Amino acid sequence: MASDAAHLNATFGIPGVASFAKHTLGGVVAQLSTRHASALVAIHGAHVLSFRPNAGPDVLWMSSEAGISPGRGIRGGIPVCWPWFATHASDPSKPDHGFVRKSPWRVVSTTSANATAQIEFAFATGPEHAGLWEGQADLRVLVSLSDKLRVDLTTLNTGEAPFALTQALHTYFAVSNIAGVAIRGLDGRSYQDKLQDYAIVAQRGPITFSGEVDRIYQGTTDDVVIDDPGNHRGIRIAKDGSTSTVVWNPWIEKSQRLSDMPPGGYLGMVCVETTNAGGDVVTLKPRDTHRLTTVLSVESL
Ligand code: TA6
Repeated sequence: MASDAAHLNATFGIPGVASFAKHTLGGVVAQLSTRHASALVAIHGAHVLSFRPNAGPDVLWMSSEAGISPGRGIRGGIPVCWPWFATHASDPSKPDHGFVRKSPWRVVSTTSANATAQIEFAFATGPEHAGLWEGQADLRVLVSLSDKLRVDLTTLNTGEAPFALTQALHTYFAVSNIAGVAIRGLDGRSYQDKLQDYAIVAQRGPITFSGEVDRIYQGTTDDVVIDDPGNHRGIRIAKDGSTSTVVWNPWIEKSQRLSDMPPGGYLGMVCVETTNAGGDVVTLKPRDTHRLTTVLSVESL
């Protein structure tokens, strides 16, 4: 079968750089390695599970209750949310964050050059998605590992009509303790506060956490840095193709309503999401493409 580890290793394996194996969570996972870091990417959802620089703990958080299986999202890492962000605007019965994060993708290439390992995945919408989405598109996810981790999500409109798109690289970051974390880079920006029925609020200073936070920051192309003194590191999130950034921690009560979220899991994670969300909507004409990019790196504190 095209997605089994043996076939993938024979076709796309690169000794010491890219290999494939069945993962304990279920499903086949690619391992990328460079002299600076390693990463794991599930074929399911083209979903990055781990980004581990040689020094320090994994940059990404994964729930201890996460699993990889058809039709199921993976709680943690970098979910690919497409072709809509969060709840569908007109039909809440449709899956939150779209359907590609719960779908099988196809490996199309692996490369190794200039101390960078890359793997590219493809997804094409088809008749099986007609009940969920009326457009036609070809997607690519390109994961590039050096001392940084870069993810590019590219959409090509292959249909005859324009479509509107909201989307996210919905990254879960691992932190030592959410109560000790501060997020810099959004001072002075306004955000839609989901907890206040999307009221517009101005951000003053760094973001700190003492309860649930669920915000869509608008009009920002800036880098964001998660200061995590407990891990003696800052995590920088740079981006392209986006003017909105989502910051989310479910805290106690929301966590209890989430699937695959262990008790107390919220203490060790924060989402800083590279998005086209809120008023940041992408409209693609036929044959147009859009690329959403996030670049993660670690700095000493
Ligand atoms: O990006 C933040 C958010 O929209 C939250 O409101 C919460 O729903 C989160 O995404 C997780 O969504 P999920 O469908 O993965 O449980």
